[in-house]
Amino acid sequence: MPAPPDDAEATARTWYILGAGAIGGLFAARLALAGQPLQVLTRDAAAAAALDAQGLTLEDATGTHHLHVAAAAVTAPGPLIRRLLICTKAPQTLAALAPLRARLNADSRIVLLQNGMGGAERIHAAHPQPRLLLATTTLGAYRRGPWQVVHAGLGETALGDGPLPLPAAEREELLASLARSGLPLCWDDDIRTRLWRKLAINCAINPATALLDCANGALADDDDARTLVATVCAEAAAVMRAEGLRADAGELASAAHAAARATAANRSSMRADVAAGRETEIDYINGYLLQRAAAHGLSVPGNALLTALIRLKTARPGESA
Ligand code: KPL
Repeated sequence: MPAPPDDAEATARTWYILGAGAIGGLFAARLALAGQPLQVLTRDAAAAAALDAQGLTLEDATGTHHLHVAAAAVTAPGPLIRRLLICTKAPQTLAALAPLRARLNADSRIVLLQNGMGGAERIHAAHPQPRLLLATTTLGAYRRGPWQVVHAGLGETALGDGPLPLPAAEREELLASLARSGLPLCWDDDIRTRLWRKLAINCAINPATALLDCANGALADDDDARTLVATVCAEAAAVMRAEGLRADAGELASAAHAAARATAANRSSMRADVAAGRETEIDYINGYLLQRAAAHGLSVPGNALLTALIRLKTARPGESA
């Protein structure tokens, strides 16, 4: 297995990728295609060996690429991690990150790219030294199988400051190094608003599609579904305003409908999680909205009901069939 380069300069440039699912796998594959130093951090040694043996396959508009990428278990010893891209699901992030504690310090930069909100605060509390950056993407990607990624939709990944801002020169360098993947990237000084807008869309689409077991597009054209989306988005807009952000309920609902139409045939991630009996991201999506609403003394009954229904459904997975 090719180890990441071991001279200090190249090690500093290595991107470590935690959570090589669809989006993490796409970044890994594109960085590997561009010849950038990277290492995929896997749950255990068996997963690292499997990736080493099989390689990573990327299907995109230009064809199918079989790539050999360096891989190691999170528990394996290794050098200080300067650049870490986290694409794990929010509920699994702290456990995945825990074995890496000794390899992270004040020189480490972590880009957090995942659905939902609230994860950054938890990571920062558990690992206060590394500088955390927040990211969100509209890239379309899915996994055809283990270590097989399909780049299905063009989109942009926006990065912004987390709890502690990054000096401008360092930000440029970090952005440029990730941009070598060839995937469109931008910096957003107002990443919080972007994350909240994505959160509102996920609040509207994810639980409803999981509860109804329907494709995203089913929410776009049905009158009752439109009322539901409008209600969820109006509540999200009120919480956003209480957080000091600009938000318009109608505009959020239009964005949610546009997302439902643009991904009409897709399974939402929460529908896929429920179907597979996996833990959902509800605590980081509608559950996060509920927490922030409570902090501002706001009532969000539509989101509260969707949260309760998802929790009930996943507490009794066997009964849903
Ligand atoms: O982000 C998504 C998800 O499924 O988590 C949407 C936008 C709903 C697309 O499926």
